[in-house]
Amino acid sequence: MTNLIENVKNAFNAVLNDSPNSVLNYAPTHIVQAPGRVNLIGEHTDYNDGFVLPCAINYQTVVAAATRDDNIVRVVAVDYDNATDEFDITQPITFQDNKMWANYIRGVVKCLLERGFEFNGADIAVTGNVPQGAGLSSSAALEVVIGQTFKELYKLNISQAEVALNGQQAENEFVGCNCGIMDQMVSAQGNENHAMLLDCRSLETTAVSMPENMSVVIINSNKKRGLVDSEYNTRREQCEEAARIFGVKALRDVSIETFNAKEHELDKMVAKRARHVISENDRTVEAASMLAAGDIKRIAELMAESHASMRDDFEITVPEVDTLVNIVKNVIGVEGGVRMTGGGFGGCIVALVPPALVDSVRSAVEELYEPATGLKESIYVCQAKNGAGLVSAV
Ligand code: GAF
Repeated sequence: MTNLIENVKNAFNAVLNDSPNSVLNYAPTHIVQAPGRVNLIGEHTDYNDGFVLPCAINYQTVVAAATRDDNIVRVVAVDYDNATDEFDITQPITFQDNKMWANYIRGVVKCLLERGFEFNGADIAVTGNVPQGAGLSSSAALEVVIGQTFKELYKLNISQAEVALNGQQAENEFVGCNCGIMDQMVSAQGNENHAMLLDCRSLETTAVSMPENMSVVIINSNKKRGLVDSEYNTRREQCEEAARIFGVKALRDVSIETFNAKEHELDKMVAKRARHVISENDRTVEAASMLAAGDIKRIAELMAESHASMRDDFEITVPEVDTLVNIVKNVIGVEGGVRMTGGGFGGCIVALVPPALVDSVRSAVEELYEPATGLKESIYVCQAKNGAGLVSAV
C-alpha cells in the first residue's frame, strides 16, 4: 500500500494545489482506504436476502483528502490520467455521461446528503490496485472509501453498515446497477485473517477464521465480462418471480424440501434459478462452519457444487472460467476448493489452496489456460484483510 499512498499524496499536491486554502506544499490531512473483496461462496444470494461468505483482500482503493470550507468537492483520479471532477454540494448533483468513474463519487456524496449528514466540501485524490472489471468489487471499494472519507473528515456519526448501505444506494439509484449488499458490507467491515458470514436480511455479520494452512488464490480469466448489467438484472427478476410463486418475501424463505415438492409446478427456467439460490444458501451456511472447523475436504465439495450450480442452473459461467476451474481442480483434488467468484459472465475464479500446491497451480494455469482459450490469465495470491478505515491523519 506504500506506493499507493505516495502516488495519491503526490497527485493531491500536484493537481489540487490551486485550492483557495492551499499552502505551498498543499498536503492531505487524511489517508483512507477500502479494500476489494473475493467471495468464497454464496453467489447471487445477497439480493435474495440470503447468506454470503466473502473476505476483504489486500488490494485497495486509497484516498488522500482534506476539508474545504466552500461546499465544493474536487476530485483527481490518479488511475484515469489525473482526470478531475468538481461539484458544489449545495447544488443538484448530476450524473456525468462522459466520466463514469466520477459518478460513484458523486452518487455517494448525494446519498450521504439525502440521509441528512451535514458536511462541507473536500479535496480528494484517489487511486487503487483492485483490478477493475474483474469481479473483485473495485466499484464497491470506491463507494466505500468515499463514504469513509467523509466520515473521517467530518467525524460523521455513521456506522460501517450505513457506509456500506449508502454505497449500495449510490450504485442502485445513481449509477444504475441493481447490485446487492455483499460487496459494500465486506469492503466496509471485513476482518484480517477472517471471512465474513453475512446474513443479507438482518445484516448480522460473523467473522469466520480462515484456516492458516490455506492460501486464497484468485485467477482472473481476463474474459471481458459481457452483458453483465442486463443479465444480472434478468437473474434478479427471475428470482423475484420465483419468490412470488412461492408466496414469500425472498427465496431465502424457501427450504430445499419445499422447493423439491413444488418444482414440477414451476416454469423450467424459473425452477433452475430458484434451485441455485436455495441450494447455494444452504451451502454457504455449511461452508462457514466447515471453514471454522478447518474441514477443507467438505469445503472442496461445497465449492465444486456451487460452481456446478452456477454453470448449470444459474447459467452465469463462461467456457473460459469453466476451463480455469477444471485446470485448478486437477491440481488440488480434494486438498482445496475452487469455483467461479462474483457476478459471472467472465471475471475471476477463487481457490483455497494448500501453500505447498500454489506453485503447481500457477504452473498448470500458465501452461494450459492460454492454449485452451487464447487468453492470458492474471494470478493473485491474497490475504484476508481489514475493511475500510483511516490509514493516517494529521
Ligand atoms: C455482484 C453484486 F454486486 C453483488 O451484490 C452480488 O450479487 C454478486 O454480484 C453475486 O453474488 O458482485
